[in-house]
Amino acid sequence: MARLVVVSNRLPLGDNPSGGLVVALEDALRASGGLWVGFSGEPVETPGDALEFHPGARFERASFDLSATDFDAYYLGYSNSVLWPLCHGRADLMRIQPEHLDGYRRVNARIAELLVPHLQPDDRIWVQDYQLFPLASELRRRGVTAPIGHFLHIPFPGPADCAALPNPAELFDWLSQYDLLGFQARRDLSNLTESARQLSRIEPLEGDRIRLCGRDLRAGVFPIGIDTAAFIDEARSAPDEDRMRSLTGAQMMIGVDRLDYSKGIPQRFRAFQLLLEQNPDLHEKISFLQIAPPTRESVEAYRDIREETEHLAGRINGQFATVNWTPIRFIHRPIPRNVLAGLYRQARIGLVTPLADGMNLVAKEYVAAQDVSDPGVLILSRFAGAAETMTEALIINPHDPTELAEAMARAMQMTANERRRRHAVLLRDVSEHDVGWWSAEYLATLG
Ligand code: ADQ
Repeated sequence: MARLVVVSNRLPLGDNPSGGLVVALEDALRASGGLWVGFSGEPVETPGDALEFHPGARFERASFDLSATDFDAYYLGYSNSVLWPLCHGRADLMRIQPEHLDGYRRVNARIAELLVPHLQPDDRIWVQDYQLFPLASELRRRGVTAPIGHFLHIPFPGPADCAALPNPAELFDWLSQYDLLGFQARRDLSNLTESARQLSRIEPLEGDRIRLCGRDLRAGVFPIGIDTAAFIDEARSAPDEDRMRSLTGAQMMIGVDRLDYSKGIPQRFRAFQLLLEQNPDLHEKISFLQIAPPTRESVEAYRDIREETEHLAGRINGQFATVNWTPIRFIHRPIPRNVLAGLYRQARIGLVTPLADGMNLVAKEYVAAQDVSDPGVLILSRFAGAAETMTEALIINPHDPTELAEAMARAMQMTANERRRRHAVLLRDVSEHDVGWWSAEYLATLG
């Protein structure tokens, strides 16, 4: 079997129990033997001029270093201050700086340079996410003819957003050098087609084949999942169930997100405020636990969202709290996965309200964690990729506080029968389309 080479922005090193994506890619690498290449994690003063290998039993890991200047330009700059806001419909938050685009191109070229000596003729190469769009073209430039696939974990921008890029045509030139482009949702594939069409860069061919910038390749939808069986076990054996229940006395609503402006946290706080204003009978009956560890704090927009959410939570608690009840508890720390699984299982409502999201794994984790005999209700934004398949959730528009508050009230009143019926359908989807299915489907298509 052809060796699999995975390239991602960050190389998972150490043995911290990381998320489903890492587990799935490790499984795939173990099956065929392979190599996983990524950034070592912390910028260094003098980056080495070769990959550093970390041997493993069935596959190898290899890391590269970055200087602080390259990290700032490639990662914080172009990746997270241009591409991330753009792909999440927030072109207004982009900070376009020519030296960041130069750094993004330079780092991708350097990764290709470091990788090429270690490639074998029959490798299959699988590139992950928006930080590495140019990697295939840099590899091709250095003579690599092996199949190269890309998977985009975040939404693909439509024509209006693409037009806000400093050099929109270049994005399609980069993408055209892959053999398979994978997306989370149908929405993303149709955005690719529409955006490329506006720039006269695409001709549709038969089935999943397209001609992009004159080169023939395939493009498809591969919705990512979680390691469902493992998460179900995690939730069943979660600690402290009784203690957590007795602490609150109220029904719990839970939100779990990286603190990011794409996740719609202020919108859900405002809807919760409206719920409490309109339903005095729910006071002391519902409490909202929001877990949101800060990320990318050196980017200004992330400092702003932290301030806004803290301010809102404080104001709502000031307005409604009683001696016995704090309406919103807001936790900024990462939580161990087994504790998280137990919290999901306790929560009557799982609240997933992004304004834009590739997939959203929290929606799937919440469903997997439920007690099937007395499951909670998932409230899910129509802008999460997950909404394309998880249609038995209460699907809402996160921009509309009235609609969202009504969904919260409805979830509180929903009969056990209806909750079980909806949950059974959701759980079937999350179990059948887990992360192992995702990587197997993708790799089978890459060939
Ligand atoms: P993210 O934007 O990070 O991922 P998401 O899919 O929700 O979003 O995954 C977040 C993960 O982090 C979940 O597994 C969650 O449990 C975990 N997590 C969040 N807060 C935590 C906390 N405080 N403690 C512990 N764990 C926490 C990107 C895209 C998504 C896409 C994924 C995978 O933005 O749209 O679903 O990649 O492709």
